[in-house]
Amino acid sequence: MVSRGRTFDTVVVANRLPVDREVDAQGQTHWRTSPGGLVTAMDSVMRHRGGAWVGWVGDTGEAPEPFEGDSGMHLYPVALGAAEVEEFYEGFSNATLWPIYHDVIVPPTFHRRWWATYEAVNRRFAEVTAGVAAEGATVWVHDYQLQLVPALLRDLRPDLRIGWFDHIPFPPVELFGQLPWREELLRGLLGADFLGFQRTTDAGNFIRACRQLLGTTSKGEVIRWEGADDDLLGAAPRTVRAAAVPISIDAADLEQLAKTPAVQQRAAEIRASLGDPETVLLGVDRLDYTKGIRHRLRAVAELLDDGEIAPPQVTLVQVATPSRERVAAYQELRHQIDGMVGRINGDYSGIGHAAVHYLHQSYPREEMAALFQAADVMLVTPLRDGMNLVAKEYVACRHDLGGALVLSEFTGAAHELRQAYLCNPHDIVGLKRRILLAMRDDPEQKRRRMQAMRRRVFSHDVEAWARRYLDALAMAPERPQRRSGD
Ligand code: GDG
Repeated sequence: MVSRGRTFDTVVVANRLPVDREVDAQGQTHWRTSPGGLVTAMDSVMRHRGGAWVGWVGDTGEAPEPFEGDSGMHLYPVALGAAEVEEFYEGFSNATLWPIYHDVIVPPTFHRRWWATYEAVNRRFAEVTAGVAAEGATVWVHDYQLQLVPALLRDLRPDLRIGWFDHIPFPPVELFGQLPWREELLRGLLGADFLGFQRTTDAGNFIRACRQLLGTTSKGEVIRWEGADDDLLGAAPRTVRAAAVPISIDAADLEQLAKTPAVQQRAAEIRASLGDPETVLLGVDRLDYTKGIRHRLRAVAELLDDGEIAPPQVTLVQVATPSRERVAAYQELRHQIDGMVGRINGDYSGIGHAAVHYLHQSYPREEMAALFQAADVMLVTPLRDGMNLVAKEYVACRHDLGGALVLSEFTGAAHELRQAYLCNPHDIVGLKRRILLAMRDDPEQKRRRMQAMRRRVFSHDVEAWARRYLDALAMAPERPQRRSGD
């Protein structure tokens, strides 16, 4: 248990706390820290600073008391009721913002009630955070679900140094401008001292949106806003920096896992149970319309039609982790993918050798590492993706310099992994060519490409990302000024 009155010098605020609820045989609830890139990154930052994490535990009803996670992090739960999960999380976050921020791949839904709930939940996050941050503390807010927190928190606690990091793309103003609450969202973010994005383009899109919609001025990465009488923070001028700080993974840790005998043996077992094909193609994604799974399946189906590939020599393993299953667009996508896979397998599989192994399940990390090792060609073909960690994880696992990565130009990762087989997933003919090239290219070429990508991933790992972010936040141009009279 963590005392309620305690305060911290570093506070992370994210939609989810990094824990999963576990109920033991006696019916007692335990919280297990769920491993993930963000947890690892924050862990390394907080171990030296003594930090707290504010977030939702993932189920509805009353929030548990604050508690200490496995890694010694202090966790402060925020409660969400069932209607709030529906309106704030599934609704405004994932059916309004997510599609707008991902090129409107599906149409966004606008509901005034969802917006009101988004505001109310952001306010609750800001209030809990204000209660745990020490005087002058650094607060790092994460992602699109919490874009109002910077200004709401600044209003409650002008002494704090506040940063926000955008894990997903920031859309061009032509798309962002569709949002009926566009000004409020920008004003919410301008409560921060530093705003971090995955790509320079995302930071540029944000700066342009501020200029066009709020009339701010900017010089390079630094935005100046005069404020407004009707703004939460009043008409005092504010200076905020917006720049790219691309996220990464704990490459060394993942490589170590991939090198364990158990994972290596499992990789061999996977290949054997697939019938020892010449080429294993692999896709690993949350089942999300941004990930380009349909385009990938279409390319594979055409390669089968063309007679370029055939099972059992070539097979595709597609892991599609269940995601946002109550949101209509995700239900529709699942229906479409189920149909496409059924059709491909009906046409091309034989007894004992499937054209596509489709796994709508989630797996432990060890199994993912084994799959990465077993795959000759990794297919990462999103239509739009902030970064895409899977691409980096695949590279980190290939200590043997084997394998090849086909990577969409529309991912943040493509800006770093230039030696991948880059593709435009909308161009099915081009995508097919890239897949065939990745399969058949000269092995020495492939090794060189993998080596170069590995250098990048290992020299820019998650710890370097967190350090770079916090340095940028500490050096942000100036603290937004307090309201006169404060
Ligand atoms: C958002 C942005 C950005 C997936 N299935 C399983 C599993 N995973 C892991 C992957 C990877 C993570 O989940 C997914 O990360 P991505 O980056 O690929 O995509 P999003 O979930 O959309 O993440 C994205 C990211 O935030 C970070 O800023 O890169 O652009 O959209 O780590 O390996 N892990 C396990 N079992 C699974 O079944 N253990």
